[in-house]
Amino acid sequence: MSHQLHLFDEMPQGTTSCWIEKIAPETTLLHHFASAHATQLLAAVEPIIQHAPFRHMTTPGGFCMSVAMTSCGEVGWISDIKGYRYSPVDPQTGQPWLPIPPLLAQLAHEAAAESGFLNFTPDTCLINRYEPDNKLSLHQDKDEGDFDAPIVSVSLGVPAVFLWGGNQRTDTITRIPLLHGDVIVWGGVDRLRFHGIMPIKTSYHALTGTCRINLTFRKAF
Ligand code: MD3
Ligand code: FE
Repeated sequence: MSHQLHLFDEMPQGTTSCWIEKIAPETTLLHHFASAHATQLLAAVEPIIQHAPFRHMTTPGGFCMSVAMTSCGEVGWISDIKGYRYSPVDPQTGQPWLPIPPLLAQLAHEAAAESGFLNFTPDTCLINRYEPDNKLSLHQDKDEGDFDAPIVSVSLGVPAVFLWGGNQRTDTITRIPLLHGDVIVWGGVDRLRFHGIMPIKTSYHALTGTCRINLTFRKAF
C-alpha cells in the first residue's frame, strides 16, 4: 500500500500485505487491511459485548434475525416490531452503549482515507456475529442521517460470501468472498446499493472459532 499508516505499519511474520481492489466507482475492498491488528481489535470488542451482549433482534415484519448484534458509539442500531432505528441506549438494559474504542475508530478512519473519504469520524459501530448457517438477507443501509459519509466494514474470523447488488433490488448480484482482515469502504454513488451475506459455511478460525465477526462503522447523524 502506498501510504503506509503509522499505527498500521507493522508486518508480523506470516501476515500478507494489504492490496487494494476498486470494485465500483466508490467501493473499495482493502484485502487484509485489518489482519495485522485482528487480535487487538477482537480484544477491544470484548468489553463492548460484556456490557451489551449479542442479541437476536426482531424485524418489523416479526422475524428473528439469525445474526446476533450489538453496538458501541453515541448510538446503536436496533430493530424491533416498531422498526429499524438508532438508539442512544441499549433497550435490553436502558444503559448507553460504550464508546467506540480509539483503535477501532482509527482503523475505520484510515481505511476510509485510503479509499478516498477523508475525515471519516464514525459515531456508531454495529457489531454482527455470524454462526454457521446464519445469513443476512438483501437490504439497503438507509437508517443513517448522513448518506454523504461512507460506511466501513471489517470482516474477522471465518469467511463469508458477500452479495453485492445495485440500487434496485432486482439488479444483478455479484458474489464477493470476504476473508479475515478484509475491509470494505463504500460511499457516494454506491452508498445505497443492496447487499447481504450468504449463509455462513461451517469452518474454523483460530481467533473466532466457528464465528464471523463483522464491524460496520457508520455516521448515524
Ligand atoms: C453495502 N453487514 O450490518 S457489510 C449490515 O458483513 C451489513 O455483516 C454485512 O450489511 C456484514 O448492515 C455486510 C459489507 C458491505 C460491503 C460493501 C457494500 C456492505 C455494502 C457496498 C455497498 C453497500
Ligand atoms: Fe447492511
